[in-house]
Amino acid sequence: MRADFQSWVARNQARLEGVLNELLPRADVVPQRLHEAMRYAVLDGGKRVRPLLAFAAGELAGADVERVNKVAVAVELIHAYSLVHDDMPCMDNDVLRRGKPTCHVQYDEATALLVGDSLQSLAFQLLAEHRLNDDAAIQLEMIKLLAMASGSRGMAGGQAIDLVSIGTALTLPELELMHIYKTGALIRSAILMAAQCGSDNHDNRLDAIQIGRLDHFGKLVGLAFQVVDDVLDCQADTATLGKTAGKDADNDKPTYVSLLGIQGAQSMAQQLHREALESLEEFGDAARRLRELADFIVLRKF
Ligand code: GRG
Repeated sequence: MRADFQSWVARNQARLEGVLNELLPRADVVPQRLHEAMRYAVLDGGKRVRPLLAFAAGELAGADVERVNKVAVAVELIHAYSLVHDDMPCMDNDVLRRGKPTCHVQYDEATALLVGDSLQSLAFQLLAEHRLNDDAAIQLEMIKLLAMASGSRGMAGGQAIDLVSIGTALTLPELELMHIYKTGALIRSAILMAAQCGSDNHDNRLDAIQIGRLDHFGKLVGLAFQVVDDVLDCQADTATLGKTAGKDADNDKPTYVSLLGIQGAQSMAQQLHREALESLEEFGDAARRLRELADFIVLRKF
Protein backbone atom coordinates (compact mmCIF):
# COMPACT_ATOMS: atom_id res chain seq x y z
CA MET A 1 0.00 0.00 0.00
CA ARG A 2 1.45 3.39 -0.99
CA ALA A 3 2.19 5.71 1.95
CA ASP A 4 -0.16 8.40 0.68
CA PHE A 5 -3.04 5.92 0.31
CA GLN A 6 -2.20 4.36 3.68
CA SER A 7 -2.53 7.73 5.39
CA TRP A 8 -5.81 8.46 3.51
CA VAL A 9 -7.16 5.11 4.78
CA ALA A 10 -6.02 5.76 8.37
CA ARG A 11 -7.50 9.28 8.32
CA ASN A 12 -10.83 8.09 6.98
CA GLN A 13 -11.02 5.09 9.31
CA ALA A 14 -10.53 7.52 12.21
CA ARG A 15 -13.16 9.84 10.69
CA LEU A 16 -15.64 6.94 10.56
CA GLU A 17 -14.82 5.86 14.12
CA GLY A 18 -15.50 9.40 15.35
CA VAL A 19 -18.89 9.63 13.61
CA LEU A 20 -19.90 6.11 14.72
CA ASN A 21 -18.94 6.96 18.27
CA GLU A 22 -21.10 10.05 18.15
CA LEU A 23 -24.14 8.52 16.43
CA LEU A 24 -24.38 5.20 18.30
CA PRO A 25 -26.44 5.43 21.51
CA ARG A 26 -24.28 5.91 24.61
CA ALA A 27 -23.70 2.83 26.76
CA ASP A 28 -25.02 4.56 29.90
CA VAL A 29 -28.42 5.22 28.31
CA VAL A 30 -31.29 2.75 28.98
CA PRO A 31 -31.26 -0.08 27.90
CA GLN A 32 -27.58 0.01 28.84
CA ARG A 33 -26.70 -3.61 28.06
CA LEU A 34 -28.16 -3.44 24.54
CA HIS A 35 -26.42 -0.13 23.83
CA GLU A 36 -23.14 -1.45 25.18
CA ALA A 37 -23.46 -4.54 22.96
CA MET A 38 -24.27 -2.40 19.90
CA ARG A 39 -21.12 -0.39 20.51
CA TYR A 40 -19.13 -3.62 21.06
CA ALA A 41 -20.30 -4.97 17.69
CA VAL A 42 -19.56 -1.82 15.71
CA LEU A 43 -16.68 0.15 17.23
CA ASP A 44 -12.98 -0.53 16.99
CA GLY A 45 -12.78 -3.26 14.39
CA GLY A 46 -12.97 -4.29 10.77
CA LYS A 47 -11.35 -2.96 7.65
CA ARG A 48 -14.20 -0.49 7.02
CA VAL A 49 -14.09 -1.21 3.28
CA ARG A 50 -17.68 -0.07 2.62
CA PRO A 51 -17.34 3.32 4.37
CA LEU A 52 -13.98 3.86 2.65
CA LEU A 53 -15.64 3.24 -0.71
CA ALA A 54 -18.37 5.72 0.27
CA PHE A 55 -15.77 8.35 1.23
CA ALA A 56 -13.88 7.81 -2.04
CA ALA A 57 -17.09 8.03 -4.13
CA GLY A 58 -18.06 11.16 -2.19
CA GLU A 59 -14.69 12.74 -3.02
CA LEU A 60 -15.16 11.87 -6.67
CA ALA A 61 -18.60 13.49 -6.72
CA GLY A 62 -17.54 16.55 -4.72
CA ALA A 63 -20.20 15.60 -2.18
CA ASP A 64 -20.84 17.25 1.16
CA VAL A 65 -18.64 15.58 3.79
CA GLU A 66 -21.27 15.60 6.58
CA ARG A 67 -23.79 13.94 4.28
CA VAL A 68 -21.33 11.26 3.18
CA ASN A 69 -20.53 10.60 6.85
CA LYS A 70 -24.16 9.60 7.43
CA VAL A 71 -24.16 7.28 4.42
CA ALA A 72 -20.88 5.65 5.49
CA VAL A 73 -22.20 5.10 9.02
CA ALA A 74 -25.52 3.69 7.79
CA VAL A 75 -23.80 1.18 5.51
CA GLU A 76 -21.37 0.11 8.24
CA LEU A 77 -24.25 -0.36 10.71
CA ILE A 78 -26.03 -2.65 8.24
CA HIS A 79 -22.79 -4.55 7.66
CA ALA A 80 -22.14 -4.90 11.41
CA TYR A 81 -25.71 -6.13 11.98
CA SER A 82 -25.22 -8.78 9.26
CA LEU A 83 -22.01 -10.01 10.89
CA VAL A 84 -23.64 -10.25 14.34
CA HIS A 85 -26.56 -12.29 12.97
CA ASP A 86 -24.35 -14.36 10.64
CA ASP A 87 -22.21 -15.44 13.61
CA MET A 88 -25.18 -16.68 15.67
CA PRO A 89 -25.70 -20.41 16.32
CA CYS A 90 -28.72 -20.53 13.96
CA MET A 91 -26.48 -19.41 11.08
CA ASP A 92 -22.69 -19.74 10.96
CA ASN A 93 -22.24 -20.42 14.67
CA ASP A 94 -18.89 -18.70 15.04
CA VAL A 95 -17.02 -17.56 18.13
CA LEU A 96 -14.51 -15.09 16.68
CA ARG A 97 -15.12 -11.88 14.75
CA ARG A 98 -12.75 -8.96 14.21
CA GLY A 99 -10.31 -10.65 16.57
CA LYS A 100 -12.78 -10.66 19.51
CA PRO A 101 -15.49 -13.02 20.81
CA THR A 102 -18.62 -12.75 18.66
CA CYS A 103 -21.50 -10.70 20.04
CA HIS A 104 -23.62 -13.66 21.22
CA VAL A 105 -20.58 -15.17 22.97
CA GLN A 106 -19.65 -11.90 24.68
CA TYR A 107 -23.29 -11.14 25.63
CA ASP A 108 -26.00 -13.73 24.83
CA GLU A 109 -28.08 -14.83 21.85
CA ALA A 110 -31.12 -12.69 22.61
CA THR A 111 -28.94 -9.61 22.98
CA ALA A 112 -27.11 -10.38 19.72
CA LEU A 113 -30.43 -10.70 17.90
CA LEU A 114 -31.58 -7.33 19.28
CA VAL A 115 -28.21 -5.74 18.48
CA GLY A 116 -28.63 -6.67 14.81
CA ASP A 117 -32.24 -5.47 14.76
CA SER A 118 -31.36 -2.18 16.43
CA LEU A 119 -28.33 -1.48 14.22
CA GLN A 120 -30.47 -1.98 11.14
CA SER A 121 -33.17 0.39 12.43
CA LEU A 122 -30.60 2.98 13.44
CA ALA A 123 -29.11 2.96 9.92
CA PHE A 124 -32.45 3.90 8.38
CA GLN A 125 -33.27 6.38 11.14
CA LEU A 126 -30.03 8.28 10.40
CA LEU A 127 -30.72 8.38 6.67
CA ALA A 128 -34.25 9.63 7.30
CA GLU A 129 -33.41 12.31 9.87
CA HIS A 130 -30.42 13.98 8.16
CA ARG A 131 -30.42 15.86 4.88
CA LEU A 132 -28.57 13.78 2.24
CA ASN A 133 -29.59 15.56 -0.95
CA ASP A 134 -31.24 18.92 -1.66
CA ASP A 135 -33.93 17.02 -3.55
CA ALA A 136 -36.10 14.99 -1.12
CA ALA A 137 -37.14 12.61 -3.92
CA ILE A 138 -33.48 11.69 -4.56
CA GLN A 139 -32.97 11.20 -0.83
CA LEU A 140 -35.92 8.78 -0.77
CA GLU A 141 -34.40 6.88 -3.72
CA MET A 142 -31.14 6.62 -1.78
CA ILE A 143 -32.91 5.16 1.25
CA LYS A 144 -34.78 2.73 -0.99
CA LEU A 145 -31.46 1.66 -2.52
CA LEU A 146 -30.09 0.70 0.89
CA ALA A 147 -33.36 -1.06 1.79
CA MET A 148 -33.20 -3.12 -1.42
CA ALA A 149 -29.49 -3.85 -0.93
CA SER A 150 -30.14 -5.15 2.61
CA GLY A 151 -33.34 -7.10 2.05
CA SER A 152 -34.51 -10.30 0.40
CA ARG A 153 -33.26 -9.20 -3.03
CA GLY A 154 -29.98 -8.11 -1.51
CA MET A 155 -27.88 -9.16 1.48
CA ALA A 156 -30.52 -11.13 3.43
CA GLY A 157 -31.59 -12.91 0.22
CA GLY A 158 -27.97 -13.81 -0.56
CA GLN A 159 -27.60 -15.19 2.95
CA ALA A 160 -30.77 -17.29 2.44
CA ILE A 161 -29.39 -18.74 -0.80
CA ASP A 162 -26.06 -19.36 0.95
CA LEU A 163 -27.74 -21.31 3.76
CA VAL A 164 -29.73 -23.58 1.42
CA SER A 165 -26.69 -24.14 -0.83
CA ILE A 166 -24.60 -25.90 1.80
CA GLY A 167 -23.57 -29.30 0.46
CA THR A 168 -24.88 -28.57 -3.05
CA ALA A 169 -22.99 -27.79 -6.26
CA LEU A 170 -23.96 -24.38 -7.64
CA THR A 171 -23.18 -23.34 -11.19
CA LEU A 172 -21.02 -20.25 -11.71
CA PRO A 173 -24.02 -18.00 -12.57
CA GLU A 174 -25.86 -19.25 -9.44
CA LEU A 175 -22.83 -18.58 -7.26
CA GLU A 176 -22.47 -15.14 -8.84
CA LEU A 177 -26.09 -14.26 -8.16
CA MET A 178 -25.73 -15.37 -4.53
CA HIS A 179 -22.72 -13.13 -4.00
CA ILE A 180 -24.06 -10.16 -5.95
CA TYR A 181 -26.93 -10.31 -3.44
CA LYS A 182 -25.03 -11.23 -0.30
CA THR A 183 -21.92 -9.05 -0.54
CA GLY A 184 -22.09 -7.00 -3.74
CA ALA A 185 -25.37 -5.16 -3.20
CA LEU A 186 -24.27 -3.40 -0.01
CA ILE A 187 -20.89 -2.45 -1.48
CA ARG A 188 -22.61 -1.07 -4.57
CA SER A 189 -25.09 0.91 -2.47
CA ALA A 190 -22.26 2.49 -0.42
CA ILE A 191 -20.72 3.89 -3.59
CA LEU A 192 -23.96 4.99 -5.23
CA MET A 193 -25.48 6.64 -2.15
CA ALA A 194 -22.30 8.60 -1.43
CA ALA A 195 -22.08 9.73 -5.06
CA GLN A 196 -25.60 11.09 -4.76
CA CYS A 197 -24.95 13.19 -1.68
CA GLY A 198 -24.86 16.23 -3.91
CA SER A 199 -22.20 18.74 -4.69
CA ASP A 200 -21.68 22.33 -3.54
CA ASN A 201 -20.77 23.11 -7.11
CA HIS A 202 -23.68 22.09 -9.35
CA ASP A 203 -21.38 22.00 -12.41
CA ASN A 204 -19.54 19.13 -10.74
CA ARG A 205 -22.62 16.97 -10.30
CA LEU A 206 -22.35 13.52 -11.87
CA ASP A 207 -24.68 12.81 -14.78
CA ALA A 208 -26.70 9.61 -15.28
CA ILE A 209 -24.00 8.02 -17.47
CA GLN A 210 -21.33 8.69 -14.86
CA ILE A 211 -23.55 7.28 -12.11
CA GLY A 212 -24.04 4.22 -14.35
CA ARG A 213 -20.25 3.79 -14.62
CA LEU A 214 -19.89 4.01 -10.86
CA ASP A 215 -22.69 1.48 -10.50
CA HIS A 216 -20.80 -0.89 -12.81
CA PHE A 217 -17.61 -0.32 -10.82
CA GLY A 218 -19.53 -1.12 -7.60
CA LYS A 219 -20.88 -4.38 -9.00
CA LEU A 220 -17.47 -5.56 -10.22
CA VAL A 221 -15.58 -4.58 -7.11
CA GLY A 222 -18.30 -6.12 -4.89
CA LEU A 223 -17.96 -9.42 -6.68
CA ALA A 224 -14.15 -9.23 -6.64
CA PHE A 225 -14.33 -8.66 -2.87
CA GLN A 226 -16.19 -11.96 -2.46
CA VAL A 227 -13.94 -13.96 -4.80
CA VAL A 228 -10.92 -12.78 -2.78
CA ASP A 229 -12.79 -13.56 0.46
CA ASP A 230 -13.21 -17.16 -0.74
CA VAL A 231 -9.51 -17.43 -1.59
CA LEU A 232 -8.45 -15.96 1.78
CA ASP A 233 -10.77 -18.32 3.66
CA CYS A 234 -8.66 -21.24 2.47
CA GLN A 235 -5.25 -19.52 2.31
CA ALA A 236 -4.98 -17.19 5.30
CA ASP A 237 -4.90 -18.14 8.98
CA THR A 238 -7.39 -17.31 11.72
CA ALA A 239 -5.10 -14.80 13.47
CA THR A 240 -4.59 -12.82 10.26
CA LEU A 241 -8.29 -12.82 9.33
CA GLY A 242 -9.58 -12.13 12.86
CA LYS A 243 -12.29 -14.73 12.14
CA THR A 244 -12.20 -18.52 11.86
CA ALA A 245 -10.37 -19.54 8.67
CA GLY A 246 -11.26 -22.58 6.56
CA LYS A 247 -14.95 -22.50 7.43
CA ASP A 248 -16.22 -22.67 3.85
CA ALA A 249 -14.62 -26.05 3.18
CA ASP A 250 -15.51 -27.32 6.69
CA ASN A 251 -19.15 -26.38 6.08
CA ASP A 252 -19.12 -27.79 2.54
CA LYS A 253 -20.10 -24.40 1.07
CA PRO A 254 -19.97 -23.77 -2.67
CA THR A 255 -17.37 -21.02 -3.29
CA TYR A 256 -15.34 -19.64 -6.19
CA VAL A 257 -12.48 -21.82 -4.94
CA SER A 258 -14.58 -25.01 -4.84
CA LEU A 259 -15.85 -24.23 -8.34
CA LEU A 260 -12.75 -22.82 -10.07
CA GLY A 261 -9.81 -23.86 -7.86
CA ILE A 262 -7.50 -21.33 -6.21
CA GLN A 263 -5.81 -20.25 -9.46
CA GLY A 264 -9.12 -19.97 -11.31
CA ALA A 265 -10.58 -17.84 -8.51
CA GLN A 266 -7.48 -15.64 -8.45
CA SER A 267 -7.61 -15.04 -12.19
CA MET A 268 -11.33 -14.26 -11.94
CA ALA A 269 -10.54 -11.65 -9.25
CA GLN A 270 -7.88 -10.13 -11.52
CA GLN A 271 -10.29 -9.99 -14.46
CA LEU A 272 -12.98 -8.29 -12.32
CA HIS A 273 -10.34 -5.87 -11.04
CA ARG A 274 -9.26 -4.94 -14.59
CA GLU A 275 -12.85 -4.37 -15.69
CA ALA A 276 -13.62 -2.35 -12.55
CA LEU A 277 -10.67 -0.04 -13.28
CA GLU A 278 -11.81 0.35 -16.89
CA SER A 279 -15.17 1.67 -15.76
CA LEU A 280 -13.39 4.50 -13.89
CA GLU A 281 -11.26 5.64 -16.83
CA GLU A 282 -13.22 8.75 -17.72
CA PHE A 283 -12.97 10.14 -14.17
CA GLY A 284 -9.18 10.59 -14.32
CA ASP A 285 -7.47 11.60 -11.09
CA ALA A 286 -10.77 12.26 -9.27
CA ALA A 287 -11.24 8.45 -9.05
CA ARG A 288 -7.76 7.85 -7.62
CA ARG A 289 -9.03 6.66 -4.20
CA LEU A 290 -11.62 4.35 -5.74
CA ARG A 291 -8.86 2.81 -7.89
CA GLU A 292 -6.60 2.37 -4.88
CA LEU A 293 -9.44 0.76 -2.93
CA ALA A 294 -10.10 -1.63 -5.82
CA ASP A 295 -6.40 -2.55 -5.76
CA PHE A 296 -6.57 -3.07 -1.99
CA ILE A 297 -9.70 -5.26 -2.25
CA VAL A 298 -8.04 -7.58 -4.75
CA LEU A 299 -4.51 -7.63 -3.27
CA ARG A 300 -5.44 -7.70 0.43
CA LYS A 301 -4.16 -10.49 2.69
CA PHE A 302 -6.86 -10.22 5.38
C1 GRG B 1 -27.41 -12.26 8.48
C2 GRG B 1 -28.87 -10.92 6.90
C3 GRG B 1 -27.58 -11.56 7.19
C4 GRG B 1 -26.60 -11.50 6.27
C5 GRG B 1 -25.26 -12.00 6.47
C6 GRG B 1 -22.42 -10.40 5.25
C7 GRG B 1 -23.04 -11.69 5.55
C8 GRG B 1 -24.47 -11.86 5.20
C9 GRG B 1 -22.36 -12.67 6.17
C10 GRG B 1 -20.97 -12.56 6.63
C11 GRG B 1 -20.24 -13.80 6.31
C12 GRG B 1 -19.34 -13.67 5.15
C13 GRG B 1 -18.05 -14.37 5.24
C14 GRG B 1 -19.71 -12.96 4.09
C15 GRG B 1 -18.96 -12.77 2.88
C16 GRG B 1 -17.89 -11.70 2.89
C17 GRG B 1 -17.98 -10.73 3.92
C18 GRG B 1 -19.14 -9.85 3.91
C19 GRG B 1 -17.02 -10.71 4.84
C20 GRG B 1 -16.95 -9.80 5.95
O1 GRG B 1 -16.73 -8.49 5.51
P1 GRG B 1 -15.36 -7.72 5.76
O2 GRG B 1 -14.21 -8.57 5.33
O3 GRG B 1 -15.38 -7.66 7.35
O4 GRG B 1 -15.46 -6.37 5.18
P2 GRG B 1 -14.78 -6.55 8.32
O5 GRG B 1 -14.73 -7.23 9.66
O6 GRG B 1 -13.42 -6.14 7.82
O7 GRG B 1 -15.77 -5.42 8.31
